[in-house]
Amino acid sequence: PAAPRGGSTSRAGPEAPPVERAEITSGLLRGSACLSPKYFYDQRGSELFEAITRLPEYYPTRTERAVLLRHAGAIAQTVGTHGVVIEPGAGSCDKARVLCRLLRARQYVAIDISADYLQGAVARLRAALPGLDAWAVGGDITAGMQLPPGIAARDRLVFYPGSSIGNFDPPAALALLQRMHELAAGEGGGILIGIDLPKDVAVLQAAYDDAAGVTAEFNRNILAHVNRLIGADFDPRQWRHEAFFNTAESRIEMHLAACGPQRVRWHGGERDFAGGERIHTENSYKYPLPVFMDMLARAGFHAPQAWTDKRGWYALVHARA
Ligand code: AVJ
Repeated sequence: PAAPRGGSTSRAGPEAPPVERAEITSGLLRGSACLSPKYFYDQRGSELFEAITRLPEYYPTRTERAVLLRHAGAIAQTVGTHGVVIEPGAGSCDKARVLCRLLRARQYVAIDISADYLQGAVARLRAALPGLDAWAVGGDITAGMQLPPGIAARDRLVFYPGSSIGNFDPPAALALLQRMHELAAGEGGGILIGIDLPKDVAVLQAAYDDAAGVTAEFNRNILAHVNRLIGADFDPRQWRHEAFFNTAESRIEMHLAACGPQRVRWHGGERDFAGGERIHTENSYKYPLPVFMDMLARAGFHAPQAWTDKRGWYALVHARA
């Protein structure tokens, strides 16, 4: 379904299930309003994110690729072969193509909140790797990850690239890693995960506030998605993109600031926003490597190994379950 663009005041019925609607509206009604970054990823949001990964300022995707190329031999040797690759938040499934071939995986499970987008991505993966038994599971990875029946219990690799763990604050990140550990706990299980490291603040800020305005568009698109989810009448053009590094918390924060006073209505509620008032839409934590290694250990993983790029901007970490 096509996403309503900026300015849509469509009051079609809410599309989200009651639990999700309750989560979204309670965030909007809080003293400082917030929305979960998982709502960025409707069809258009997933496409905008792919565009972000190609921006000159957005270094994480290409730096992760550089780490993989620079240490390909050592990584392949350490990770070993895995029959099953499980990828939470798989998105376009582009990285899985290379990895599944490299590890000689027989089964691949992609899990993503953007279920329609994922279906297309997994279909393309199947066409590229006909020998692979590939599954698409639509769903929120924080609500537990249910695997389809018939997925082998041993030799599982949880693959979580892209530094998406940065969307979670330390307690939530630990909980997610614990859940991933449970998934990989059988014989020969492990995790391969990407971590965006702390670095020069100007580099970080440019990556989340690009000159072409793609990240701004991505941020505002959450409002068009929320309009459909709860039957709201946000006008995305009336909200300004803000991104800055919060040094004390070691995280990038993204917000939407109201361009002027406005009243937003949805099915069963409304809220007035003053001019300049903000909605917090995302945190992207930049965990120092030792801090992250400690979280991995507390989640039950052992024998961690990390590889980085020359500048030390990004790490790929492997550990055994
Ligand atoms: C998909 C969570 C890794 O935090 O860098 C990109 C999302 N937000 N630009 C990130 C994002 C703004 C991205 N993650």
